[in-house]
Amino acid sequence: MPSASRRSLRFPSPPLPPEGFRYFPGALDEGEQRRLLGEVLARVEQAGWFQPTMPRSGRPLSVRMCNLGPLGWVSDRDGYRYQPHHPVTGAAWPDMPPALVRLWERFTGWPDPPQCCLVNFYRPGARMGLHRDEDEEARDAPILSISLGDAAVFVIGGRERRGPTCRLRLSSGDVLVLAGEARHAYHGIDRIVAGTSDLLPEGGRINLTLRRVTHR
Ligand code: MD6
Ligand code: FE
Repeated sequence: MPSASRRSLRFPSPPLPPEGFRYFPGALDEGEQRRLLGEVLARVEQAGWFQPTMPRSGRPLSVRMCNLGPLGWVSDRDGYRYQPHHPVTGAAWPDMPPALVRLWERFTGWPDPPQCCLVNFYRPGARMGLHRDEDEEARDAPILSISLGDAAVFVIGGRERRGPTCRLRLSSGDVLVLAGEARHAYHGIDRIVAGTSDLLPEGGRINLTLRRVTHR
């Protein structure tokens, strides 16, 4: 056996993120983060957070959610889906801030505009189990993710739930694009690293994911 491969057996390198994983650390400066957060929270406070629950079991997820744009992702006893209205109030989701549409164009270059901005709110202790985003019809379109507030440990593997994973700390202002193979990979949030940002006055983390849901 050549010595290089013997060495890699003794010191296995951590798995690399899948093809199509694009990470832009510090893409938004503090002013941009504050402006974006203000635009998002003004809309979320008007619409209200909801508490998603697991299909079948009805067990609550630890993350609170809201959506902006024509379609919103929801989860309850009936399953996962996109719908045009808030699951509690029945009101249409607030509009998507134009700044988010510009970030979508700049970071994804996708020809169709985003239809959903899912807003996830994590208090310290909240997490998001390993999952794949597969409720969209347009699963070929990338997903753009923006992190605001406390840092989080992001985990990503491959198409198989039990395969090897790699982890990465997402900090406030970081942008991530899942395209290509990475778009179909299992991923989740292991934990929030409390006290790492003062963007949110009471701490915690907000993650925005922009999605194209339907084909044109
Ligand atoms: C989060 N992110 O960062 C969870 N999904 O709070 C996701 O689940 C995610 O970052 C699809 C594409 C990018 C993501
Ligand atoms: Fe996801």
